[in-house]
Amino acid sequence: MKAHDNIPLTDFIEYSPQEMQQRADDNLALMKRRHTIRSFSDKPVPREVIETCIKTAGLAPSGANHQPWHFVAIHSSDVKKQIREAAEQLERSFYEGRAGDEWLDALKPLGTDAQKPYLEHAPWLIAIFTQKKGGIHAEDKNTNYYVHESVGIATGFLIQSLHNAGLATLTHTPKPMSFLTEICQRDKDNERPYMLLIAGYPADDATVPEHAIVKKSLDEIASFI
Ligand code: IYR
Repeated sequence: MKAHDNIPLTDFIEYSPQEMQQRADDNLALMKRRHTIRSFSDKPVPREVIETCIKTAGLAPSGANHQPWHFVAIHSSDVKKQIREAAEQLERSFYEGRAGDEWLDALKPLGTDAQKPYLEHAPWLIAIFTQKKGGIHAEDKNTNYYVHESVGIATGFLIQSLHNAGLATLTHTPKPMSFLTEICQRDKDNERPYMLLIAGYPADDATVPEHAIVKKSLDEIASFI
């Protein structure tokens, strides 16, 4: 294909204003039921569901369409155990002072601590990596653009897809995350761990912190001019 070829847009669906409002309302209602949880069941989740959600994440817009992301879907108990051990060690030093008082105060309403049992209990961990170099073909080694923006959008697509499929998630960013490069055996020169997503069914005793339910109103987050 030549550089400037285009194909007709054939899959856009136009809805009436009423249908459009209904669909917007339905999606709002769906997303209102998305909650970050920290207590997961070990109930299995089929690999195909995770594959489909990652395929959806891979449809996100990205700088020059380079798709500067890599998803490592972890099911192996052995790998999960290694991740839990490394993450808990970092979290212990974080909670014992590295975070600083202001950060620790901000986390108090969430009730989090250094214990991360879900890293072993949940059926799937998805480690998301950014790529510095790449391109439209997997083997390309060109500069990638807007990498954080692109991978952030793809991560949003992934969280939305998992929620829509009926799975709960937790975004986890133990600091620093370089241990994920080692454990997942990724190229340390080109890739950086971006986020660890935990996915599965909530445990029977799963809760949502009241703090997390408080969402800013439309007036507080948007202006129309
Ligand atoms: N990574 C730590 C701390 C933490 C930080 C933020 I910002 C949160 O919103 C939640 C937790 C942990 O997972 O406990």
